[in-house]
Amino acid sequence: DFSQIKTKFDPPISPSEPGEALIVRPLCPADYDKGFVQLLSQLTKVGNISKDQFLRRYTTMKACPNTYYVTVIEDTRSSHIVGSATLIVEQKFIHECAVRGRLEDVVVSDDYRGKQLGKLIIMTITLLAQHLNCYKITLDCKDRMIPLYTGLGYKLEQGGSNYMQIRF
Ligand code: 16G
Repeated sequence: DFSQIKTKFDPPISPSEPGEALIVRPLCPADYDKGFVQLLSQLTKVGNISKDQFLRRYTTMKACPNTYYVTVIEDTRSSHIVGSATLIVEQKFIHECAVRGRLEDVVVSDDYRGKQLGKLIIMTITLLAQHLNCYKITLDCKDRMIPLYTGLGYKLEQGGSNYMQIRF
C-alpha cells in the first residue's frame, strides 16, 4: 500500500501516479531499447553493453527469485527510461534468518530534474523493502546526496559502521 507516500510530495505523486505520462514499474527486457543503459551511465562508468549481454544479466538476475528488484520510471511519450533504482534483498542467518535490503544504483535523468522523481523512486524502494520484511535498508552515496536521504528518513550510522572498500 503506497497511498501514504502521496502526502510527502508537493505536488502529490505516488508510484501509481508518478506524473503525466510517467510510469513506475519493474525493469523488463525491452528496456535495453528504451535507453536503460544510457541512463545508468549518468550514474557511473557503464561501458558498452550489447543487447545480448544485457539480456543475459537480466536472466541471471531473474534466476535469483526475490532478490533483485530493478525498478524503472518510463516516460511513455518518448518510450525512454528516465529513472531507475534497485533493491537487493540479501538473505541472512542473523536476526533469526532475516533479510536485509540494499538500495543501489539510484539515477534520474538530468532532463527530468525537479519532478521529485529521485525522491519518489527512493521512497518506493524503501517501502518495498519494508513490505518484504527487510530488518533494515542501507546505501552508500556521495556527500552531496546525504541531505536527500536524511530527508527521507535515512540516518548516518554514528560511531559504528564505516563504509569501506577495495577497488579491483
Ligand atoms: C553510488 C550508488 C551505488 C552505485 C555506485 C556506483 C546509490 C544509493 N549509491 O554509490 O549504488 O553502485 O554509486 O559508483 O545509488 P561506482 O561505479 O564508483 O561504484
